Amino acid sequence: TESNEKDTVASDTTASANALPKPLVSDIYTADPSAHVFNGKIYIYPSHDIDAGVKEDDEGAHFAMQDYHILSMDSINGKVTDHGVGLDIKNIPWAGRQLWAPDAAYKNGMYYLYFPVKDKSDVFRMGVATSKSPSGPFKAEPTPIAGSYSIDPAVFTDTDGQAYMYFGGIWGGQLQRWATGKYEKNGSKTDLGTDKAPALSAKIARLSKDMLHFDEVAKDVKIIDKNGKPLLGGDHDRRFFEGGWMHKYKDKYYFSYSTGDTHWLVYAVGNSPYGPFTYQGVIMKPVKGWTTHHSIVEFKGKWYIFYHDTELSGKTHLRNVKVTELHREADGTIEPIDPYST
Ligand code: FUB
Repeated sequence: TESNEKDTVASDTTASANALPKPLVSDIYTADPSAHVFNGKIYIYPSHDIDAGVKEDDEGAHFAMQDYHILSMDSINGKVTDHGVGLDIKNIPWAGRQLWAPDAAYKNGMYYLYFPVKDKSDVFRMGVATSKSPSGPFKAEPTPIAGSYSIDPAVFTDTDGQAYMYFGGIWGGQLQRWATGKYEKNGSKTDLGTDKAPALSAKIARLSKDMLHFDEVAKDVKIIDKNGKPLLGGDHDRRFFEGGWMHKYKDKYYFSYSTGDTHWLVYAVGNSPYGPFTYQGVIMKPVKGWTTHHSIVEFKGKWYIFYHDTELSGKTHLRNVKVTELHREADGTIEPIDPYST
């Protein structure tokens, strides 16, 4: 295929057991890594950061990405292959600008790449593209997924085969502009500024059997504290900001996410894909850079967290993906990670 001819071995991430995680690739900038195990290998679906010369603002205009490169690894500390361009914004008929954090899924011989991009009216929508290969190239459907909005799709397939999309992000991710159910063009640029009301929720929608549509109107992903009370908008250390991810461990559903302006990766646990999810604690302390975005995947009996920081560039919008092992207590509690300490 066009993209597979360009496969290059981007880096050897071999590190000794005590070394800090290294950037997985260093010849391009990558962020927002969604990792999956397909055919016994790890495939990573990251954003491809570029310097488009756009001025930084609170809405993230400087994150002006234009394509995706898909990465793969045979083993965690092994070589990383960059499969070249898997999808280009110029081949998404409805896209305007800013190709942000994607995710991928597999069903019945087909791979699905889910991506947020602003449409030509500057409203984020979710698109889907398909390929017979996990490394692409992917072909975008002609229109966005009906009923989709905001950013950061994370597609989770439950053990019964049913797939769900979690999505949403406040501030530049526009979720706060959908609080009334329709897009408020002149709505808040950040959050709703209602500190004593329940925080804005991430969303969940069941996917259709063909994986190309929502099968229901998106619902709130409710996050509550240990007393059953919803987390409040003013609780910036714990409330949902963006970058949701779902994994299942011992029949419990772990919804993890970024707190954005306080820079934590945190998690909450529930008994169903829909929640509610009870807040548990921190997964990872702040990384270098403003954004923090992750995925969690099991590979050969161990659990790993993929994430990014700005080690290579020192610039907010030019990030590099990394991976480190995730450890749990016997009761499933996740041990918090300090990304700069072994
Ligand atoms: O990469 C652009 C945006 O930055 C993502 O969509 C967010 O999760 C944050 O990482």
